[in-house]
Amino acid sequence: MKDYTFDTLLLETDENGIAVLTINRPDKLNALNNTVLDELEEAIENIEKDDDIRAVIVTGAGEKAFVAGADIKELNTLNKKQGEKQSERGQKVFFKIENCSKPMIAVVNGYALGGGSELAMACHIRIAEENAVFGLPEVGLGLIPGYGGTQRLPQLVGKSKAMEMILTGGQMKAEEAYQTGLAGHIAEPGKGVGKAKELAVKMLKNGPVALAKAIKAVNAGYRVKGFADEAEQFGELCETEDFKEGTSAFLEKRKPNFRGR
Ligand code: CO8
Repeated sequence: MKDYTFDTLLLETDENGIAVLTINRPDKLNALNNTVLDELEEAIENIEKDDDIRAVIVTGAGEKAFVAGADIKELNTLNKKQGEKQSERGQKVFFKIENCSKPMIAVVNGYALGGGSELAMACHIRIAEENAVFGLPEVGLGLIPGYGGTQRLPQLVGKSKAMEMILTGGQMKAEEAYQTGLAGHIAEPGKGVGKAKELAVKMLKNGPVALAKAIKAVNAGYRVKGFADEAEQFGELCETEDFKEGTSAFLEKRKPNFRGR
């Protein structure tokens, strides 16, 4: 078994070849800064190459959050070009997760907001612990989801529900996530990884090449062209006063005052 060391991730593999990949910035509710994105990419590349790893569970460190979103401190200063590039960067990492040849199961153990929901949606399957909260709150920051949420949420819950969730910036708790199909299972707090391991063990009784081909074939039916548009719209928003106001308000711990400019 190889040892992997990261600053913001933990990657540990058990005797059945099931790895647990933990986003590990609990003091910032595991928010996705650029280091996390770089390390996630490196981790997935290693996972693809490592024959000892046969399935992966993605979860968040701490009691409160899976991942509370992209790091708003890093977003606040982006201009149009940087915003579009940043969106494309996250999309690229999440494509690697979606297209990983080994089953990827997200265990959502608390807040999965913005980029956190988008990370969970890029995984092949989601298990919601009872305290899970899914949401795409970006419009409340004067933004839109930029790591694939505008494309993957409609695929998972249908266009109408997705549109409602994105436009209201609303949240979905575990039960509703299960009812809408966003989560495949609900688990008691602290039991999600165990549930995910049960599922992984069932999968791993099957041929690994067949699993890889099945993932590829299912994904082929969901190729959509909207990702580039998402990145472009995200970039355009970075030039607006509302984006500055929304992200600054979060950092200053106050309510935003949007003017539609
Ligand atoms: N970014 C940066 N820091 C964060 C984030 C975040 N997304 N979420 C939480 N934190 C930090 C807080 O600032 C706080 O830090 P500090 O202790 O230094 O003040 C610490 O984590 C703990 O958070 P809170 O004190 O706020 O904890 P609460 O329990 O009071 O609240 C919430 C929990 C409700 C989850 C709250 O933290 C929150 O609303 N977080 C932000 C959620 C959000 O808006 N997420 C979406 C972000 S935007 C996004 O994800 C865009 C994705 C696409 C990007 C595309 C291209 C760039």
